[in-house]
Amino acid sequence: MSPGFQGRPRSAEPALPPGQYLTEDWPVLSAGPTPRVPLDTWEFVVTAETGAEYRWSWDELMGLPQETPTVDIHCVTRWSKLGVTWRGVSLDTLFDGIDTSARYALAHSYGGYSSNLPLDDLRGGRAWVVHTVDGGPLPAEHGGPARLLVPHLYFWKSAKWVRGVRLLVDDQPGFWETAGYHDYGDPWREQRYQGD
Ligand SMILES: Nc1nc2c(c(=O)[nH]1)N[C@H]1C(S)=C(S)[C@@H](COP(=O)(O)O)O[C@H]1N2
Ligand SMILES: [Mo]
Repeated sequence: MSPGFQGRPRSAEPALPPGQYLTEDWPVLSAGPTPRVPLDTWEFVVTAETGAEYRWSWDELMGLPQETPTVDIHCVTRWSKLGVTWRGVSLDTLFDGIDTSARYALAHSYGGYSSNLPLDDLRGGRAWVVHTVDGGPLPAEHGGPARLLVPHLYFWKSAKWVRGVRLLVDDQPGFWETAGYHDYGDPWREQRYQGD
């Protein structure tokens, strides 16, 4: 054991991507009104490029293996919040057994919002459909009953009130990407707008 290495402060690593500031509270950013989605009609649908659909009811989602990731979130409007603990289902679990050769994904929400990302960014233990935050139900204004969580990209990619994901052969911009925001949105490379 090396005491020097062991004692190295965690803060030696940068916690904040460039151009971000730390916030303790949690701003609400919604492009429209908060949709109210009753749990008995809620569903999550993955639509493959073949048109094949894979559906989960609320109870089915809750019956899948659950994970409890603690991650940092970074909004393109420059606030970051560190160490938020969520609970939900990994996209790896949902994609298990789905046959696809698509390379892109478009997440879409109750209420009409959408965001696009490469399908690979939803894989590899980096994306979840979450229903719980800091031990309690995800509040409606923050995307409850369930939202997408893709914390390694700017938080606009994490579609609130998520309803499904379309698997696409060709990339298709979502709500903010159509309005000039970056197609990929890596906060560590400060990919805020098209051309960054
Ligand atoms: N459906 C939907 N999802 C959304 C948005 C939205 O307007 N509608 N805003 C995005 C943006 S810009 C951010 S920063 C986060 C904000 O999540 P919060 O309101 O829980 O902080 O949700 C993202 N997901
Ligand atoms: Mo945002």
